[in-house]
Amino acid sequence: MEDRFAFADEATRELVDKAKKENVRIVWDRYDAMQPQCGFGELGLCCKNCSMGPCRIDPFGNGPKEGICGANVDTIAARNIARMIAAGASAHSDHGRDIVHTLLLAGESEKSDYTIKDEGKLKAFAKLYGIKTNGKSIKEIAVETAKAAFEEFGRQQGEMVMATTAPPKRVALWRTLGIMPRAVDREVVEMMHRTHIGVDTDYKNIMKHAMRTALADGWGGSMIATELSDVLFGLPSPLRSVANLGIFDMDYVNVVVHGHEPTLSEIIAYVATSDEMTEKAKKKGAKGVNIGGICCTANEILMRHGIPVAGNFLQQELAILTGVIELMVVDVQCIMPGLTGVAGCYHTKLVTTSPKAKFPGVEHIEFHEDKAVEIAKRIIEEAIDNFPNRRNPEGAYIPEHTERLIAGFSAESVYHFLGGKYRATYRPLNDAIIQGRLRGAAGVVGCNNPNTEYEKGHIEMVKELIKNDVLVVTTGCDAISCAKHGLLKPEAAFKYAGKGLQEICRAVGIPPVLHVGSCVDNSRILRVLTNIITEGGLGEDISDLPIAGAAPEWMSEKAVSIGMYFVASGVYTVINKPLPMMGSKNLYKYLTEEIEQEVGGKWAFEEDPVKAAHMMIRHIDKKRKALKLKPLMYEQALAPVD
Ligand code: SF4
Ligand code: MSK
Repeated sequence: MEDRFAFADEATRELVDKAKKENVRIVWDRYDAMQPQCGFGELGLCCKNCSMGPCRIDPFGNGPKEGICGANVDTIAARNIARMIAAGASAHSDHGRDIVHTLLLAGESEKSDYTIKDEGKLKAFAKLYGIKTNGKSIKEIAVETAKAAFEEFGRQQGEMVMATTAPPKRVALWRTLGIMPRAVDREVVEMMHRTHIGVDTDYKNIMKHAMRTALADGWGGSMIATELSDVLFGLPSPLRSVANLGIFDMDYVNVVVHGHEPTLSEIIAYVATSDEMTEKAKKKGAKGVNIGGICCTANEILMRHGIPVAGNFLQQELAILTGVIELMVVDVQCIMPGLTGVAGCYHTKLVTTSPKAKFPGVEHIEFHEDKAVEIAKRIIEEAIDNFPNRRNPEGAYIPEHTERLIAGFSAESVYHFLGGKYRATYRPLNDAIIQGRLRGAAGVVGCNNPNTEYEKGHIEMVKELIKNDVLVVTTGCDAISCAKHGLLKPEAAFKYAGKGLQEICRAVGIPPVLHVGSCVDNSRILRVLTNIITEGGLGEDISDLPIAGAAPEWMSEKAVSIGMYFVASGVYTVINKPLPMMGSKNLYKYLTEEIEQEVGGKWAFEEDPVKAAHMMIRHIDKKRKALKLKPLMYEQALAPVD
């Protein structure tokens, strides 16, 4: 690997150096080997939707300006992005479908290892679907609710019930525009159909359905995943924990849970700390079993149990590089195939568990919800048995870096920590914005990407926002970056935040950056925005609010779906690397300008995280001005717009 990569995180740099010394090939090496990357792909000018192609449009020279079928650059770029959104929406929503399946089992089976942890939330969910709960057992309600939730995936006509919970003005707009989602599968299938050769050619019409598909994700599949995970595993509430690769312990059996779905990791977390497993570990010479999470699985078990976070997307191979990981168990999404090669250099066992995600040559222990504890025990026992097999223990290295954090915030907890125990309300949050103590709020979310300095984008953007009295809510790998850099501690407010945000953090004891969960939990942010509108005084629609969104190091198709459902919900959304469409001037103009006239939100691209933060702050100021809010209470690092 060349030394041109920079790392804002010391633990990461140390293990990247170890990889170099031990000649282990990791993601940054593969990124290097891939340079220069395909310019056609980057600009969105390549199509392989049929076998007359692949076709490439020449953006500058005298080469082809249309594909063999006659598709122009706008059609090709729009179709590519639309398919990314269909894939991203599918990933989130299939996760949601699995949670519904777990709820059904919890209701139907007498022997299910899952119980209903939040009966109140289940009843509220059931009510939304018109299910009567009086006189019914909680198991009966669970079954009926699960069946109703399944309809959100496969309904052929009508509207997604969950999407009707958006602010009324927004729902009316979606209906007028014809983008109110009907069902997850319905929209994804139609997206794939429209982008088949010879169907939809109009780039704006393709994007219109892309918005509908993304909305089926954010206000459907993802929101159902979040709500029902809370029902099954409990509503998160603020708790303390630690993050970074230093959470591993030389003397313990170290198990990494990685992926996205909480169904297995919840049970693993519970089984691993049992007396039975501790005793077994001791017999093998270890002090017990230590669990650490990577990616959004980490966020799920952090949010509800305070299980330490080992790291985010680009740290998955580095965890194994420590040489002390007995077993890494994975389910779905963001799991690098490269893990196989890295695990092969150490004693680490890699175990896949989802029938949807197997790796050649890797042990597969299929997870079934009806045998959850039994399977979790088998996995932990394999890890324990592997403890004596550490190769070259002297060469093992755990970076001495961890950081304290507070996580576990939700749309519901905002009612309590700001409104107080006895008067649950969003009023203080709305008033803080109206009176100018808070300038506004921003959602900063998303992945890591080796195409940029690791974590610099997340950290610099978030610091710039809080310095300017913008409260930040975060999810996914951004949340893990914020945790590792100390931004999820209440003290961070006094070090980095503006005076107004500091006052709020001091009064209620919260950090200036609120961790609200995993990728699917971006739906919590939609819920917070809806609650702010319902509380009143800040407009009637999400697009009226002084807020903005960002993904400063995005990489996945899920991130594109998330970005699109925020834009279609009325949110100004800034990402670093442009969507792969810069070869289409028309599509660029549409997504970064014209779409705002239709839905009130739009995309923006800016690689410099501080400049991107300023773009978000300018947007927030524009919205404050339109709402005729009071001047900002304190002098700001970035002067407000006149
Ligand atoms: Fe080429 Fe058209 Fe086929 Fe795409 S759909 S590969 S542009 S011929
Ligand atoms: S894990 S989608 S790298 S946030 Fe949700 Fe992180 Fe992005 Fe995967």
